[in-house]
Amino acid sequence: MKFDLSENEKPQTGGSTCRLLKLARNPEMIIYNFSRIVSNMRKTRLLSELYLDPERAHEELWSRRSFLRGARSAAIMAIARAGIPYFRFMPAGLLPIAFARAAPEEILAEKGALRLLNDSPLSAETPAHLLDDEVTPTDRMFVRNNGLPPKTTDTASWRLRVEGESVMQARSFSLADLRREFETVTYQLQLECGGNGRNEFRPRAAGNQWSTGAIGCPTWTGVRLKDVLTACGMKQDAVYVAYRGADRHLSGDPEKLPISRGVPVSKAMEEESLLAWGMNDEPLTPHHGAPLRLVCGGWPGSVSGKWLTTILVRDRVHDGPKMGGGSYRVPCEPVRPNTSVPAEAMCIIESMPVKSLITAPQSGARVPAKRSFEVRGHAWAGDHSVATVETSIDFGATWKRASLAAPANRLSWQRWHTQVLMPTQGYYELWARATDTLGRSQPMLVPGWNPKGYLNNATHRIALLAS
Ligand SMILES: Nc1nc2c(c(=O)[nH]1)N[C@H]1C(S)=C(S)[C@@H](COP(=O)(O)O)O[C@H]1N2
Ligand SMILES: [Mo]
Repeated sequence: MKFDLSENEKPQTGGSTCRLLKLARNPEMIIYNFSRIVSNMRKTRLLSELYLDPERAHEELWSRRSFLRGARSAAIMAIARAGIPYFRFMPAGLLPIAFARAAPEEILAEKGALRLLNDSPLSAETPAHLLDDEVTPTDRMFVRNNGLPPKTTDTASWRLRVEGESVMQARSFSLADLRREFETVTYQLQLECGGNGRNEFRPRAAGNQWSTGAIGCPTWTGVRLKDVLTACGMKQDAVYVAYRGADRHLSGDPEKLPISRGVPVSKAMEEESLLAWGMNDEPLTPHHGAPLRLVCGGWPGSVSGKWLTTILVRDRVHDGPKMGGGSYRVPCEPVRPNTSVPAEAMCIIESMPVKSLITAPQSGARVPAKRSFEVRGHAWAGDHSVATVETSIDFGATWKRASLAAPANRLSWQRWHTQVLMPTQGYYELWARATDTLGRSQPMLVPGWNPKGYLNNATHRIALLAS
């Protein structure tokens, strides 16, 4: 294959090798240079092609035979090796964060700071220090698409159908109907992907290698799912409420849905389960499910259907794509790592486990020694609330209780903060662990291995250099 680095594509790499090597001392410039190269590469090959084969991606980008050839290549490789101290540890297939800038333009304009995991379907997560806001800004909300977003999301003509074997009266609503007929409510609700933290499982679990960033807690505005279900009526035998969205299957087959999941009637009927058109006081953006989505906070994000076209009232546990097999299901009983678990022994994930995040300082920051500084974060616990958050600077030998705020409403994460003092200079790890109101805490280590790498709620650890 050929990569053509044309003149006008290399303003940042265009200088002499000497100049480039000077730039090597500035990590920002390294990233910027790579982003130029990668965006150039995208003209020749789709980034997604590389993602299909991570081993090859690594080879093409980083090996001596990579597309970066000639003198410039040597200089750029020197920059990489000099500028990334642990370059030698970079796992095969790890695509540098600079790639995020070569992601689809429309998402980058919106979410430049996120870490791109996959560009087709789009998945991008938020670095912990960018989740410091009490209410997650839209441009810092992670994105997880299983298929391709619909091409048209016209609010005026959008219809939501309510149907299924257990609905009394199937109905169709425009957004204006929903606004007119039902009370508009706003809640702050946490949305976390079931696979958040997957990258820590060993043996590795296939799928997006989320670290800690597939979580966010924006505000959502819409009507209660409960009110709409009540208006249509549910038969006695209704057990599940499911969604269909307008996104398209990656195969291009219009008959196939990328995902169609649901929740038991009891979850659907909660006050906070919403049909939302608004996020952070603005209309939903295209990647977050415009013009209408479901939001069922506290459960795996996958139940919160985007680009919502249909609500199905089912007389059985919903059987749409990604309800069965290994999808969003974990072994009902713990298993030995690497076990292949038969479908009957897998249980659907419901409420997410207790978890916390340190959002300030940023991992890798310098902090003062012998002088206290503020540490902040969030904690959440699925359908429950968080009772305590503690931090440790001595690898868990001792713990100090943090101040913890009440949630804005049920199913919203809770802010915590504390003062920390490093007694000496040196490298520290700061750990945080939350405990929910049922007394369940986060484990220190990655919890129960499961085939798809769900539900990793291990303590968040960050590195700090006290000086
Ligand atoms: N129609 C539809 N709804 C969907 C998805 C999807 O691919 N299609 N992804 C789900 C998953 S797995 C998650 S984690 C959340 C992510 O929501 P966000 O992209 O707004 O953060 O949306 C869920 N709803
Ligand atoms: Mo997800």
